[in-house]
Amino acid sequence: MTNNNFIGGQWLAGSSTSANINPSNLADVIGDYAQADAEGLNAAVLAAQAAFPAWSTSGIQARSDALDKIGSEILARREELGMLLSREEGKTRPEGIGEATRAGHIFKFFAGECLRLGGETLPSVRPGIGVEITREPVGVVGLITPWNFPIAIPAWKVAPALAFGNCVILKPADLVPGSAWALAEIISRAGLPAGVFNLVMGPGRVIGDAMVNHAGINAISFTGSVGVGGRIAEACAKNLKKVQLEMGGKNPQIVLDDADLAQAVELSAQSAFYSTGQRCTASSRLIVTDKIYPAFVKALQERMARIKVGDALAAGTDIGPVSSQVQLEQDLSYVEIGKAEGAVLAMGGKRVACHTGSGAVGYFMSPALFSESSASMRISREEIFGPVANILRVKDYEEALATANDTPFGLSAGIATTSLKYATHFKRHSQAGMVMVNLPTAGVDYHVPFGGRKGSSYGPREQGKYAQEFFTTVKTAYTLA
Ligand code: UN1
Repeated sequence: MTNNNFIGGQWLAGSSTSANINPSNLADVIGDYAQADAEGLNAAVLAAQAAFPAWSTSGIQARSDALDKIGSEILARREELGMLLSREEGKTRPEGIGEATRAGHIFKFFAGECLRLGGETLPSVRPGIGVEITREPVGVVGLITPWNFPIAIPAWKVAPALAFGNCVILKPADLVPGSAWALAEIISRAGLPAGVFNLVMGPGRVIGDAMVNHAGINAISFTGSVGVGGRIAEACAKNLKKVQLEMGGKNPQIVLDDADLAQAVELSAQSAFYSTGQRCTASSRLIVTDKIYPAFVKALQERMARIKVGDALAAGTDIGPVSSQVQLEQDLSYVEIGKAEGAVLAMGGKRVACHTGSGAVGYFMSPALFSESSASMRISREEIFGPVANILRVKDYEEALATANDTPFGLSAGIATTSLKYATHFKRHSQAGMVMVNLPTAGVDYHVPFGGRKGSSYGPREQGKYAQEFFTTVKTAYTLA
């Protein structure tokens, strides 16, 4: 059976289908998913445009109830949805269930935000006139989501879009359509009018391109690579579309001499290697001061030796497979690049068999750690998006801060220290959108803003109450009393 697109309130076949394969076990086909073409997308845009006038002025209680219902069903089915997610993306069972839970909470949060969209009133500079500032929906929004968070990122774009009265076209990553399809199926039963929410699956170069160039789509929110993000920004500028981009990271994790060693090792291992390093918030540069460096490298290697790489669905797996053949090749090629640049491969970085004994063949790789690397190397500057980290040795906090900021990215940045002085200084002077003190750079809350600076993000922040900036447009109304 094919899992179809959801367009104008109907489940419709595409022009072809694509098989969704489990990266832990390449013999396991999760299902066939419809692939739309430009015509399918056009039908979705027409349906969304037709639904917009009524939906954009609909009652906030009905919107809130629908989002709450979606959130409740996701939470009630979190184990099953988490398992599907782990099966198609390769993160472990606990990570999959955690992500599904996060998606449920996001819908619940935005169910509340529907009711909290406020405005401002000010006196005019001209006597006898009042000024009201209100927020209105943007229109038809195109949401393009990545493969590494197959349900949470669709949730954190779809929920605010709907909460504030927009009509939605969701295009999930081609690699992981299953979780987005399951989410769409839940949304299809939440009582939204036909055309308010549409799911259009297919490759980025077909559907994504058609979305950014479609005159009927008013805004695009994208999470993915910096290369694709740059092209989307260009197309949106040309077409005068509102755009929000969340792209890569090359997130620094500073470890100072005064850090709690065990804590610093644990949070570095977590954010560099867990979720197979496939998070834009992962730490890939571990910046370590001189005195703690030898003990840190040794302790991190010991910690890494205990990491079990294996089938995402098996109990006891710490790190599942890399998500795809293409990504695996990229990760392994960066290991070679690092070696050729003269960094010392202290551990891992090899394609391995599944450790959990199922005998399944998948895209498994041992987490890789480079020591003796320098800030100018490609492995220090380019996002790898896999379980690969390198250590940069620095003499003191000042050099650590300069090294942390010496990157084209600026998403998340961490510091491990017991010094209030350095922690406070770093919070102010880190050139990142999110700063973590004695916490992993990855793993964020859903009710506060998410986003970065420099090459990591473009446009307004996502999540929390800040999500209204992108998903609404401001109106200033003057009234003569
Ligand atoms: C997290 O670290 O909890 O694509 C979230 C990503 C990010 C989300 C990270 N947009 O990895």
